[in-house]
Amino acid sequence: MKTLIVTDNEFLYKNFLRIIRKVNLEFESFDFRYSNNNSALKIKYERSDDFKPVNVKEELECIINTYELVISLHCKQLFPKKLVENIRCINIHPGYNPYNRGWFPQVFSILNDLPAGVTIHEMDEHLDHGQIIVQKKIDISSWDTSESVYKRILEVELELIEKHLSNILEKKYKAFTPKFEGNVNYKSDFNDLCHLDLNKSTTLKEAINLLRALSHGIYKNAYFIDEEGNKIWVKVELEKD
Ligand code: 0FX
Repeated sequence: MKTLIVTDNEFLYKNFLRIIRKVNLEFESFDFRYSNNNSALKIKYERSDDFKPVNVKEELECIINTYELVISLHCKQLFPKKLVENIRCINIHPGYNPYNRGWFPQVFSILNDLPAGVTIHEMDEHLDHGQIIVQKKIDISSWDTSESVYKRILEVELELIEKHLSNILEKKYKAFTPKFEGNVNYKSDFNDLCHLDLNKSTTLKEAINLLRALSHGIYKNAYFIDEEGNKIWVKVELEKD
């Protein structure tokens, strides 16, 4: 059986390789691809025979004819209906379904207090939607930022992959349907959050939550426009005593 792993996340790609070795699976039964519009990975892996670009939509027929299982490991392409209906497709998702499905789940969990975590699920045509194979919740503390929660999410993703990969490959699991549809956030919702309205009245608690939800290492997310029209980037650092 041949499995296609599509990922746009180099950290997860490298760790997936490590896990394959650790749990004694055959490298030959996996092919690894990244999205063809991922220019950073394209430059880095230009000469690689093991990690190549793919356009899931354009190469649909070939994928359907070659693989028995496709795993999206933070792949930024939407899988077409025909793909998910013809092959078992699994999503390794950095959120606790069905809460805050879609874009950057932990950012929204900091804001709306809905559970954060990791979900591995069978994919259907809807975004981050389908029968859940396994999931694990992550607690968010008052001193967390998007970055600190995301770091824990990655750790839990690797933990669940290592624990469940063999069973997932052999389809030895009982998946379940979530009891409700939950909510979805899009990239545009994140972009809207980033533009801070200086005239908005809010509580300090809400303001701190918004800023820590948008503070993530080197990323320039939150900003305001000052009276001279300058764009000013904002991030916060929190430290527990
Ligand atoms: O790969 P990923 O961790 O996840 C995203 C979606 O959130 C997820 O629902 C989807 N399944 C997956 C395919 O794509 O995203 P990333 O590596 O681009 O970003 C990781 C974190 O970094 C993100 O959760 C928040 C932070 N970040 C990222 C960017 C690009 C920012 O704070 N600002 C940014 O501009």
